[in-house]
Amino acid sequence: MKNIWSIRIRASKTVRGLKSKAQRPNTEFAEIHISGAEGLYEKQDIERIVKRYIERALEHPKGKTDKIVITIENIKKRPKVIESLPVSTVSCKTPAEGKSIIKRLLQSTGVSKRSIETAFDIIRKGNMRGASIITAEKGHRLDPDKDRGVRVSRLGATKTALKRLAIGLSRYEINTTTVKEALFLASKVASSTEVIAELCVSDDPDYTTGYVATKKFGYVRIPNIKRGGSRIGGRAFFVEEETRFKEIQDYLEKKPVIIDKVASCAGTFSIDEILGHYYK
Ligand code: WAQ
Ligand code: MG
Repeated sequence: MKNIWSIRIRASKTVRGLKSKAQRPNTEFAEIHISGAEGLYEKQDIERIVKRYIERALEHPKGKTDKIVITIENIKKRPKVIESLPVSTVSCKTPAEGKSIIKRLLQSTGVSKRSIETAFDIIRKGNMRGASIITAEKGHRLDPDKDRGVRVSRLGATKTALKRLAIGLSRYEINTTTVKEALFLASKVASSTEVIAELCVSDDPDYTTGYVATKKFGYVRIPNIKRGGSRIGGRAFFVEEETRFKEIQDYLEKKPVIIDKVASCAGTFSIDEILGHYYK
């Protein structure tokens, strides 16, 4: 990919006098995050992508947008080239089962019970624009701006990788924008040296499949992670205890990363099968 452009969009709406979920509880008006998207593209694709992003923001199931901010930037730094995480799905029928699956996956990667509880608390509150950064052992929260967290940005995939992925995911009927974008994000996050694991729950009321991503087990999709109709969602990145916030933020937000290779795409397995098959 030559001459790369980063495109980011953020849609929000203003509400009056909302107390608990507002980003600034003391002001009369508060901004609620509706949706965001970001990617790396070639110049010739800018107009098409911006159009698609805007359409998505305007039609978002979370509500009526009244402000859209788009940033289009030419990237000067050479991107780091990575492989996407292997994809699989764990069989899961209820949010309660999902919770136990999340715990088993995260604990098998070395994330402590305390850190997992911290993440559950943050995700339960919802309405963050980005992800929270939590140390994997002591459960310290490192992101200072509690509404924003960290927004992973400047990531994309080559056309070859997109084609391969479309073939792999289509076999399981999961070749959707949602899955691909989440997989790219998770793959960039997992490519940082500090991150041990990620937990993601969509904040879309209609989207009830989440995931746990780790280098060890790959991108593990968890259906029924939350009940339908719930607006609760968020992301948590579990990091090494000594991680310096500025460094991890800089990597996740600024470092251009391109996915050029695609790992295996697999079907649905029990949690025991997933835990018994790790990559490193
Ligand atoms: N960087 C960091 N955090 C983000 C970002 C980002 N670029 N975008 C969203 N988040 C956080 C934010 O707190 C959202 O509330 C939360 O994640 C969920 O975002 O394989 O759609 O865009 O089927 O609702 C998972 C796909 C889809 C699972 C996840 O997330 C599958 C999804 P959403
Ligand atoms: Mg969403």
